[in-house]
Amino acid sequence: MQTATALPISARLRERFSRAQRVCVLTGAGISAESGVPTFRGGGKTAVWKGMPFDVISSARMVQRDVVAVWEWFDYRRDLLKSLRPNAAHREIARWQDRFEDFTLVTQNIDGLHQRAGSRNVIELHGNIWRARCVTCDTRHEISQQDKRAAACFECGDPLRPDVVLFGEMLPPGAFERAAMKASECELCFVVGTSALVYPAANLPEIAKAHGAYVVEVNPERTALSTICDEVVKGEAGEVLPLLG
Ligand code: BV8
Repeated sequence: MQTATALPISARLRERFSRAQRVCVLTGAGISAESGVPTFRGGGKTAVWKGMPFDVISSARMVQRDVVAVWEWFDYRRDLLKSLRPNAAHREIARWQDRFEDFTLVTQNIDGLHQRAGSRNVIELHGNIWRARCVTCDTRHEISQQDKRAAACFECGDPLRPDVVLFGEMLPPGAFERAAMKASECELCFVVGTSALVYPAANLPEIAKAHGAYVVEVNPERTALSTICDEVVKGEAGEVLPLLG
């Protein structure tokens, strides 16, 4: 029976949090909203770039057709990120990695804010905006905050593309499999700041639930996932998560 509580954190969740050993967290764009990173959906609107819905500009087809346009989109988002910082939710989750015996952080975000908050071994399902990769030899290239990104691969000279997973593309080898395994083993699964509409990421809480985990959603709005959750905490991640710590 799902618990919607007046108090943000129910006694049941507090109790499970205090004795949990295997914990898995899945995050989406909502966890970075309080840092100023625009989400993709919210308020009924979907992010649009130069008239193109984000899942069009962020698609495998667009990289084939017009990689320059795709770079413009990611260069714009990277510039936005330069002045932004992790928030209380990122910092709280970073503390959990030393609190729980077996802790797994899985993110759909490409912004790198979890790592900047101190999270280690983050499973980045959709890549990272601070990296590029060669379209031919797959060599990864770090993109620093200061310098202009490399124009071509320093290994083979061929063009580079953002090292992110675009719609219609496979996730990084092993990333989903590792996340799915940890989801199937965890006792407590937090789903923070995601509309849970993009697959296969949205499968992870379902896998955790199917293997008996207590699934908790933290989101100011109901989502496609709310009905399967054991507990829905209606609120902003930056306010709710520190209450647990
Ligand atoms: C693939 C990187 C195999 C780029 C991204 C099954 C069914 C239907 C469709 C599919 C399916 N399987 C595959 C598909 C196709 C597709 C898909 O899922 N389409 C959707 C649109 C239906 N999936 C794929 O293409 C995936 N690849 O399946 O490969 C394959 C290969 C070939 C052919 C067939 C299959 C790849 C998907 C990854 C795409 N790349 N990102 C970029 O960033 O531009 S996805 C991107 O969008 C994000 O990474 C994230 O995953 C998603 C956005 O969702 P959210 O993060 O949840 O953000 P959103 O804005 O939607 O929601 C924010 C939430 O936060 C809201 O609920 C809001 O209320 C809440 N919130 C707001 N403020 C706060 C808050 N919460 C807490 N605190 C706050 N303060």
